[in-house]
Amino acid sequence: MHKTFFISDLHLSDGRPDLTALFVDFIQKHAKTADKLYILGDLFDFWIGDDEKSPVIDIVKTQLLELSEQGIECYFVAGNRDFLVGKRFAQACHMTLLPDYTVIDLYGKPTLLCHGDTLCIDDVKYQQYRKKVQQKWRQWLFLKLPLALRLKIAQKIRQKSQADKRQKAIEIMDVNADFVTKIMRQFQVKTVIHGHTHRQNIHEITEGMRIVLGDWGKTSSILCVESDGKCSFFNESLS
Ligand code: LP5
Ligand code: MN
Repeated sequence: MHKTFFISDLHLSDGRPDLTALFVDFIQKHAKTADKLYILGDLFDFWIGDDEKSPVIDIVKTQLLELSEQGIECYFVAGNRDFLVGKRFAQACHMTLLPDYTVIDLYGKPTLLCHGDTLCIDDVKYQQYRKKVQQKWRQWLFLKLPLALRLKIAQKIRQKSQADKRQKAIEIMDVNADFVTKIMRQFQVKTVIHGHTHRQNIHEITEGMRIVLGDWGKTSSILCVESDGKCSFFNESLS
């Protein structure tokens, strides 16, 4: 049986060696048995440019290269924390960058992939912020800054975001159902897979199916889609 894995929201950083260990375990034990691996954003806690060096970045690179050597293709859709992952890092990992809202042929089923943040349209403050940081000229300027300054700015944004999130109702940080329907119709799909909200689930909806990947913490969150169409999650912890 052929299978494809989907993961997102690992939020890897040097400060969380437990998450890195879970990732390595997943690559070694499971990913090597798949046809393809899709990473739907927020692989890293944040990304401030392909010139950053750190132990966790090296580990991820080594693991993804190993996958590629075994013939497993790896695809990456950027998240709201690592949207600055660029061609240089992707090439170093033999990973293919995909735009947000990519339709793939998943064993005969057209399936829409996205990180998920753009589906949360009720979080107006976030969407306003997102519009700004997605502007190419701002990103270009940001990447010209010294690494230490970029790190400071990213930390400031994180702090502000954490403070803001405490004031936001849980519902507004979820996807907007009508918007999901609109997008699914626009892309003519019956299945959408996304992350970001950390609410692992397989929802049967009028348009078809909305699969939400979970975040990684004490356990991983891995979606496995088999060639017969079966979808299942598994969550593993390190023994
Ligand atoms: O990530 P998560 O799930 O915790 O929260 C998100 C939204 N927050 C974010 C911010 C990220 O967490 C941090 C990103 C670091 C990026 C590093 C690179 C920077 C590059 C800049 C290039 C130009 O995405 C959060 C959502 C939540 O998901 C649920 O959907 O609510 O959104 C917010 O909280 C946004 C705030 O409401 C508004 C933030 C304004 C920040 C302005 C800071 C200005 C400081 C500038 C200092 C120079
Ligand atoms: Mn996210």
